Parts: sequence; structure tokens; C-alpha cells
Amino acid sequence: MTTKDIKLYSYFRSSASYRVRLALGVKDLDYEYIPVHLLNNGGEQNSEAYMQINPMAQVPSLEYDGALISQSMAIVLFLEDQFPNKPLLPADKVEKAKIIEFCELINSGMQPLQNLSVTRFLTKDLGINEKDKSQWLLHWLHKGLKSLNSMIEPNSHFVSGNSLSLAECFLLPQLFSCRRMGVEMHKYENLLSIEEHCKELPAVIKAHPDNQPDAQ
Ligand SMILES: N[C@@H](CCC(=O)N[C@@H](CS)C(=O)NCC(=O)O)C(=O)O
Repeated sequence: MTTKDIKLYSYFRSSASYRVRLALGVKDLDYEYIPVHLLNNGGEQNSEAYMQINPMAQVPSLEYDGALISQSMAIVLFLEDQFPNKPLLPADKVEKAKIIEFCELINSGMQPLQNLSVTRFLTKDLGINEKDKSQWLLHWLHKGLKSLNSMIEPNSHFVSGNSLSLAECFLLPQLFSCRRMGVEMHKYENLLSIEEHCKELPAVIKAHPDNQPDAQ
């Protein structure tokens, strides 16, 4: 697959973009990286042109053969269907549902609460101070991390099976974000064991925020 066929609208630090970069990396798919800066110029995601691509004014968005897809879960499931080699999901239906359950815990229970537009609304529109905002956010992030940690066996190398799956595509970016948000992580040993094991894998190195063209 050449870079002409797949375009990814991404921001280096965006955890939802990072999920898609991981999925593309596991599948060894080359792509064109189109940076969308979430802070510059009032946030490039809010431009009229970009909102034609992603009506929620968020990254990531994926363009493939003229089709535009937003929402990271929809994008990775599309990649899984379109490029079934190097699968991200197992054939077993229960195992597959369990991996999606793990991802959805992050996708709906954690990531939306840390989103720039959500936390800005708390401080700028509702007048909540930084300290209270941070306490609110940490409460939900710890709740999610505790649940995720309880779903993993101690000393595991992967969430499920013997290779990177969709679960790590969601987990690794979430751990990265939690650290940025100041979460104390040491209690979540089962998650840290997976992170430690995966961090040197080529697809993980390639997808890391520090290694993106727009990294600052
Ligand atoms: N559910 C969406 C979430 C996307 C999302 O929240 N993206 C964030 C970055 S991780 C964003 O673009 N935020 C821009 C903003 O809040 O203005 C997905 O999975 O794609």
C-alpha cells in the first residue's frame, strides 16, 4: 500500500490519532501524515475546511480512496476489514468482544473526559479552577485505570494472545495521556508490564508521539 492511498489527519500528542497510527503500523501500511495542530491558530481542527472532513472538529480522520472516516474505532475496524493481514482482532468471537470491551472502556470511559474541548469548557465556560478540574479528571482516569488493570493477568506481555492487538492500540496511547495529565501510575502494575514489553516493538516506536513529523 503506498502513501497515496491512505491519508491520516493526526496530531502527534492526540491519543485517538496514536491509536490509528499503531493500527497502521501493526498492519505495515504506509500512509501520508497530515498534521492538524490542535492549539495553533485557535486549533486547526476548528477550521471550516477541516470540519468538512471531521464534523466533530477532532482528530483523527482517515482518507482512503476518496472515502473519509472519522472516529478512531470506526477507522481501525475499517482497516481491519480492508487489510485483514496481520489482524488486530482474533477470530474467536468471545475473545474479540472482550478486546473491544477493553478498548471501549478507554474510548468512552476515559479519553473523552480528558479532551481539550471538554476540559476547556470546565475552566473557561463553567469557571471551574485548574485544581478542581484536575481532581475531577484524575478521579475518572484512576477509575478507568483500576478497571483496566483488573482485567489483565500479572506479568502479561499483551492484553490478549501473543501479539499486539486492538487492545494495545487503545491502551498504550491512554497510558501516555495519563502520564501527561499527571496520573501516578505505579499501582497499575499489570498495565505497566504490557507497556514495558511493547515499547521496543517497531510499530510502537513508529507510532509514538515523539516520532511524528509534527512533534515539538
Ligand atoms: N471519539 C473520537 C475522539 C477524538 C478526539 O477526542 N480527538 C481529540 C484529540 S485525542 C481532539 O481532536 N480534540 C480536539 C479538541 O478537543 O478541540 C475518536 O475516537 O476519534
